Amino acid sequence: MASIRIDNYLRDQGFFDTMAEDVRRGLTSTPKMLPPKYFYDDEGSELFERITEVPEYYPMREEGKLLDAIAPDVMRWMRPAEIVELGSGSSTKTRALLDAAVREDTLRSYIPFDVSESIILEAGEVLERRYPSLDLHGVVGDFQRHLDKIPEANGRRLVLFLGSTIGNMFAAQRIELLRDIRTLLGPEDYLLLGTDLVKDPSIIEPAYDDSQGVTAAFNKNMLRVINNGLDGDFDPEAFDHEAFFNHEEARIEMHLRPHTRQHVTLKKIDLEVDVSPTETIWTECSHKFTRERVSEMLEAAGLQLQEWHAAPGDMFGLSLSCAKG
Ligand code: SAH
Ligand code: AVI
Repeated sequence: MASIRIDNYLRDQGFFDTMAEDVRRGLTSTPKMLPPKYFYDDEGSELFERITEVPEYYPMREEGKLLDAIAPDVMRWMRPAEIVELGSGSSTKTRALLDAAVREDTLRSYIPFDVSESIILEAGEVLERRYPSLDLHGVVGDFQRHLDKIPEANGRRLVLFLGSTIGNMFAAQRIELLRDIRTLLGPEDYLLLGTDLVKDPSIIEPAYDDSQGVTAAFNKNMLRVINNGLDGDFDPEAFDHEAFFNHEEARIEMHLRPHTRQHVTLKKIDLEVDVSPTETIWTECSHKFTRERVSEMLEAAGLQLQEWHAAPGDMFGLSLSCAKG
């Protein structure tokens, strides 16, 4: 049984420099902001896995059921030789696609790509046992910087970007990333994109403020990640988790608000900041879409919607697209 190979592009100075620049810019701007990719150290990846198990977090279940339903048909006509997955996490839902593709006997390799090495290794252990004949090649990198590190395509390629992780970006970043993804697609290749859909906020808001406090712990963990990376002294427990649906922008916003004024020092970048209880640190947006918005977004990036699948009640959407002409 072959074991997973891993290429790690985040061990270099570049990772520190990017974090230093992101954090300096984010904490000296108004409002204060930190990019969501810093949620996912080993602990953050574990906390995300726990979020997917809380009853309020519907996106995981809805997308999972939808993938189970469409995988056999899609794999029957598409017959990919290779599946590349961006922000692959635990690759749990992906198994429906891998199972169906392996049954068609065309799939040779699976390339999970994530900022978190620990989650790729964990996923790898399960995948090695389940798919002994598959070539497993993990890439640890930032999909906004390292897409060019993905190995050359080896036959028809399907790129997956699931979980509505695209919703954690602002509009301009989404188009930029989709344009980069387009360069990974040859004329016969496809992108399968998962997007959470606009629905009643009484369903959305609890998904981001669960009763067990797992999402709150996930949010606060980002301050630990910043402390570890930049030798900082944030006290995560001095902050409250806030999550609300912004109707105008059709997105959940997650923030951290201190109970009392916090003076924070980040030694490695020689930065001191004050955060007062009248302000927040904005850690994440999670945009919700409609079929039309997804189609427009794909068009703007030079991609064309080929198939649209929605979960009952428009709970979640999956789009299959390919590069335009
Ligand atoms: N696709 C999985 C995981 C979603 S969580 C699912 O649907 O359940 C988002 C995943 O994207 C995490 O595993 C996180 O580590 C990864 N991620 C977030 N920002 C990233 C970035 N900039 N580059 C690469 N991976 C990223
Ligand atoms: C990874 N991403 C799509 C999740 C989301 O729903 O926006 C991250 C998350 N944040 C809080 N809960 C889950």
